[in-house]
Amino acid sequence: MGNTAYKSGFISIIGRPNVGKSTFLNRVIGQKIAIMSDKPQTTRNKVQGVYTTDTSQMIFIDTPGIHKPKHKLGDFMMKTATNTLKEVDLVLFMINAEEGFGRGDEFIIEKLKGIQTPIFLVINKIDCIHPDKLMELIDQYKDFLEFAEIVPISALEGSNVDRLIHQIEEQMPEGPQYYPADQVTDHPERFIVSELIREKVLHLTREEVPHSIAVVIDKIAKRDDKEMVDVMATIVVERDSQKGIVIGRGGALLKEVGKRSRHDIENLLGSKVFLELWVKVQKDWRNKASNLRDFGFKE
Ligand code: GDP
Ligand code: MG
Ligand code: K
Repeated sequence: MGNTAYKSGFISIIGRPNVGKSTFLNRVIGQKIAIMSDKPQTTRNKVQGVYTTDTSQMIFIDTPGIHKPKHKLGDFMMKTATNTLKEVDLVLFMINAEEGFGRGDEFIIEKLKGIQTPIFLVINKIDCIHPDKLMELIDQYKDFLEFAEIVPISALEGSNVDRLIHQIEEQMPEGPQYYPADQVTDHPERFIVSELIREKVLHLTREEVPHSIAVVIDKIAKRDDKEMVDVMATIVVERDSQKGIVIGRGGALLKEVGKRSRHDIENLLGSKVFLELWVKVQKDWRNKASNLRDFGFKE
């Protein structure tokens, strides 16, 4: 891995229906991604998949509601979606090469104009068109928005998908590995466990550690021999001073966080838990992630 800092980030894929968003995600999954369980439903953002490499982690999130609002709730959804687009590290704006520019795109473009987040124009279904048409398309969209990259792909056939993944990776900021590399579908409880721990830290530190923490679950494993689950988690803070606060005098605060968390986790999992907590400093990770890592278990 060398000394290069680990990168991670959140990516929204938006585009009209049927442009191939799911097909793209599934193709990435086929390579390395682990799709999240549908269980941790959220009112805001749902993690659709996490793609982990030795050097980076790319978290694809669902951004519902990018369409013209028809009612009040739609309006609310729309606002949420727009906020999400501001908070992610990258937006993939996917279009269908076959269809070209349409009314649905206009609305999305309007939304994208208001954000600073880098945008990739992903032109999907290039297997369906003549290469000449590609340039025409690019020219059309370029008039409306500034794109960090323009990437033609075929999600169905897989052409150029590796390259797109590479370009996404390049775009990711320094950040922690939010999910273990082996994240699989059958561990939706990881999210809840991390929220339980985070809640204890915030509660016990009061205003001193203002939400600038993330809790990463490194391991949840059942022991073969007895009714015991090992949980290893890392509390990620932004500054050394916060690390000191979270650990507390003589480790007292961290110990209390552990005690209370273990109690809740045991209730959740229905078995005895051996909990190991670590605290790590990772500077400035939260600018982008603070709202996104809220998976709807709180409030
Ligand atoms: P979504 O609504 O944006 O999630 O779109 P889907 O992923 O469900 O895809 C809609 C349709 O387009 C499906 O029938 C896909 O098989 C098809 N599709 C997706 N990607 C491609 C592609 O690269 N080439 C072709 N020819 N068809 C594609
Ligand atoms: Mg879909
Ligand atoms: K949420």
